[in-house]
Amino acid sequence: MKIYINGKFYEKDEAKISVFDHGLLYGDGVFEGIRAYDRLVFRLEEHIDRLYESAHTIMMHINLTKKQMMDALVDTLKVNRLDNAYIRLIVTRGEGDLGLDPRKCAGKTTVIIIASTIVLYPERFYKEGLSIITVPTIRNLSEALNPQIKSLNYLNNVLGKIEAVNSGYDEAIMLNSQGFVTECTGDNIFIIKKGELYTPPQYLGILRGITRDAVLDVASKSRIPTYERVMTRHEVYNADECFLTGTAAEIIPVVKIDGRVIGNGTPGNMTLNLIKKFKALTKKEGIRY
Ligand code: PXG
Repeated sequence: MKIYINGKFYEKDEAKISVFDHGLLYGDGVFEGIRAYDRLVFRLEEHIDRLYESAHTIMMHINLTKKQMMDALVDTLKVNRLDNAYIRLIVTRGEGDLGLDPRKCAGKTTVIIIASTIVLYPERFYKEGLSIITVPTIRNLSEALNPQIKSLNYLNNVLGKIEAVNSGYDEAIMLNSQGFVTECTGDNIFIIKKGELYTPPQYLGILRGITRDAVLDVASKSRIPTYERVMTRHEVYNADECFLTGTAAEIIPVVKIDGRVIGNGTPGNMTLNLIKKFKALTKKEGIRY
C-alpha cells in the first residue's frame, strides 16, 4: 500500500507525520471518505467541494487547488492499482507548537490520501437488515461544532459508537438537544411511510451526506415523494421501512430500533429498489481514471 503525504508516496510503515501536527494535537483538520467503483470516483467533485467548504469554515488554507487535489487522489488510486476503493482524504492544519494558535502552523497543511478497501458490515446485514439503538450522547450542537464541518474532531461520533457497541449494536441514532432524530454516528437516516421518503433536514444538525443527496436524487427521479422533515423516535419506530446511508456503508436496511420492529422486520421493497438504483448510479456518475 502506498500512501500520499504532501506530494510524495510512502509505504504504509514509512507513512508518518509529526507529533506536533495540530491534526493530532487538536483534531484540527478536515477529512472525506470517498469511494471508487470500477475506476469511477463517485461524486468526486461534491466530496472535494465539501472538503474545501469545511476547510474554509475553519479558516484553513489548503495549498492545493481543487484540481490538484483531485489529480493527487486519482494518482493515489493508480499507484495502488485499485479499481474499487475506499479513499480517506485528510487535510490537517499541519505542524505547529504545543499551543492552540493556528498561526504557528502557517501555510504548512498536511495532505494525506489513503486508498484502501473497506467492508463496514457483513453481507448478511444488507440482506437481513441492521438492528440499531438510540444512544444517550446527543449530536454536537451546530452552534458549538457544526456537524456540517467534516472535521478530524469526531469524538462526538466516537462516543455514540462506543455506547452502541457497549450495548451490543453496530450503529446508533443520535438525537439533538431537543430530542429530534438527527443521524447515526457515521450515516444519515431515512424512513419510508406510505410510499413517501423522509430524512431529517440539514438545519437539525446533521452532516449533509453525499450518499444522502444521491438517494434523494434517485428517489425523486423514481417519482417517490421525498421530504426533509423533523422527526421524533415515534415516527421512526412506526415507519414502514428504514435505512441508513453513507459512503462507507452505502445503503443499509434497518429492521429494528430500540427493540421496536420496523415494518415486517425484513428489508423493505422500496429500500431494496433504492439500493439497486443507487448501485446503477455508482456505475455512471463520477470522475473516470
Ligand atoms: N453522517 C456522519 C456523521 C458521517 O460521518 C455520513 C453521515 C455519511 O456521509 P456521506 O457523504 O459519506 O454519504 C458520515 C460519513 C465509519 C465512518 O467508519 C463513517 C463516515 C466517515 C468516516 C468513517 O463508519 N461517514
